[in-house]
Order: sequence, then structure tokens, then C-alpha cells
Amino acid sequence: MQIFYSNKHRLHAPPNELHGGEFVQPFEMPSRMDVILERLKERGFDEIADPGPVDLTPLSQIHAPSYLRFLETVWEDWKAEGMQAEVIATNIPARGMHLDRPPRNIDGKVGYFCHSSETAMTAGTYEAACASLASAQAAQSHVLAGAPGAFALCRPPGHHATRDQFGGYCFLNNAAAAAQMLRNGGVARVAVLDIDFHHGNGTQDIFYDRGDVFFASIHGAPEDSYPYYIGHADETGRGAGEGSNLNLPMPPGTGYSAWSEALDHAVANILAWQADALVVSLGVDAFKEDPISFFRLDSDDFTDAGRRIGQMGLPTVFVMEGGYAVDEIGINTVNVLEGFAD
Ligand code: 5XA
Ligand code: ZN
Repeated sequence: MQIFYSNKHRLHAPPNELHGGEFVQPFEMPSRMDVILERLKERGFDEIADPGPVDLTPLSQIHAPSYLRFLETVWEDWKAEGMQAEVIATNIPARGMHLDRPPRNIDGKVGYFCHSSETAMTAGTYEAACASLASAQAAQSHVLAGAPGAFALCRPPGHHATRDQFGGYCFLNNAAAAAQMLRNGGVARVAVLDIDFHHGNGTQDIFYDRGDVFFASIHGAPEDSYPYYIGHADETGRGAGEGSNLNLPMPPGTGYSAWSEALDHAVANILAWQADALVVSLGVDAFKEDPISFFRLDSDDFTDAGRRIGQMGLPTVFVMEGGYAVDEIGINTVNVLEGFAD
């Protein structure tokens, strides 16, 4: 399987994450990629290419122009205001406030374009996010050209990036961009299957009103897990998108038996919807030892999940999302790809 990966992710390495009321070393760290790369090579996945330059044009179909401008300029504006350290949102518009009036002040703007403040930005964040996106774009081009599958080893991840907000370690929505570009390339019906532990609120937000992209997500129930305020089963799409959104929230302690039933349900719905191609938001934080999640999947379960996805018989773009049990992230990620290739 062809893999696309850019070393530029290292440009994004904030020193801190606000977690449980204190600054900790970020869970989403560059070494995650090293462990996955090592395992890919060990298992014979050696077709690993740099994606080349990013194409920013399709972004306007999934992100708001004001948000894209913000991402591009935030670091300079932040520094110009005299801020000494990384960009962190401290004020986020809440109930009763204006959600539609972006402030001029950069501190206010950062909060306006953010939905969760664990996510910091540094001087290299925008460039790293663009390089991550480039991998997703290259993988989708490869599949569009006829490959049965391709893997975009993306960092930073993307599925929490909404039309106009960053958060959950995400800035540009790589999976949504891949889906949009498949559509632009002539694929009539594209499904996004999100198997990351966390609900892909960004991808849902982007496609919620659209009937040409189906979104299915298996995730920790919002009552108990991030992103908390979205991801319920009764969110089924709106307008032309009604019926094209499937949320399968699961309770703490969910093991592979229940999780794989949810996967089968998502697969059956995607096939019934008659998708022509698939984008998988591939997070492996459903693993039993993940430090910020509560499902109980074993490493072997990821192989089986990959097999079930492969049995759909759809051209498939895998896009890396989360997974923070760093020692096992390589095994778990590559297991999905091996199961698929089976
Ligand atoms: O898939 N999303 C993640 O793994 C990020 C979760 C951030 C929780 N604060
Ligand atoms: Zn996650």
C-alpha cells in the first residue's frame, strides 16, 4: 500500500497542553509518527513517499475563508501583540454571547476560532498542518487514480477541525479535504468512516447539510467524553444531509464485541447508502491502554477491524487521526492496514 508522509509535522511541537487544570507534555507529540514509521517498515510497508506541495484551493469548499486567513496569520498577529509564548485560547464565546462577530483583538480572535483550549499553536503549526493536509491529498489522488487503498500518515490530525474552528489537536480537516477532493474528482458518493475514539465533530460539521458525503462515527459517548457537546445518536444530518450522518456513541468500558457490532452497523449503512469510495479517519485511541480514552480494544482487534473495512470492497483513503499509547501506536495502526490488505 502506498503511504504518504511529510517530515514537516515536526514544525508543530507545542511544549504544553492544558489538561486537568495543569500544563502537561502534549499527548499529541511528534514521536507518535516515528513509532508508526518504524512499524510500517518492519512489516514491509516500504512505499513511503513525501506528498509534495499542498493544494490549498479545495480548502475553501470545507473551511470558511476567514478561518483560513486566521490560521495563516495568527502567529504573526500573536507575536505583534507582544505575546511571548505559544497561542492558546483563553476566551471562547459561550451561551448568550455573539457567535457571529469575530473581534479585532488577536486574543479574542483566537478564542473565536477555537473550540477547545488544550490545543496550542506555535510558529510552525500552519506549515505543519498544510504538510499534513498534503499527505491526505496525495493519498486521495492515488486512490482516485485507481489504487484500492492508500494511507496518509497525517500529523497534526484533522477530524475535530470544523468549518471555522480548531481544537482537539486539529487545524485543517484532512479527512474532509480528502472526501471533498474525491467528489471534485468525479466520485459521486463518498463516505467518511471515523473509527477514532473521539467523535469527529469537525467532519460532521462540514458535511452535516450535504447529501453527497455520508459521515459515520463510532466514539465515546458525549456524556462521558470529549468533545462532550456533540456526537449524539439523534444527530442525523440536516436539509439535503438528513439521513447522511450516523453517530454511534458507546459507553465507558466498551470492548471489541460491542465495538465491532457498531462497526458492522456503520459498514452496512455505508453500503446501503451506496458509497462509491471511502475515507477512514483512522485513530487508534480506542486501544485499551490509551491514556485519554476509555474503550478496551486489543491490538489484534485492529487487524479484524481493518479486515471488516476491507471487505466493503471500496477504494479507501486512510487518514491518520489520534492514538496516544505511543508504544503501541505503530502496531495498532499497521494492524488496521494489514487487516485491510488481507
Ligand atoms: O481524536 N481526537 C483526539 O484524540 C483529541 C482529543 C483531545 C481531548 N482533549
Ligand atoms: Zn481521538
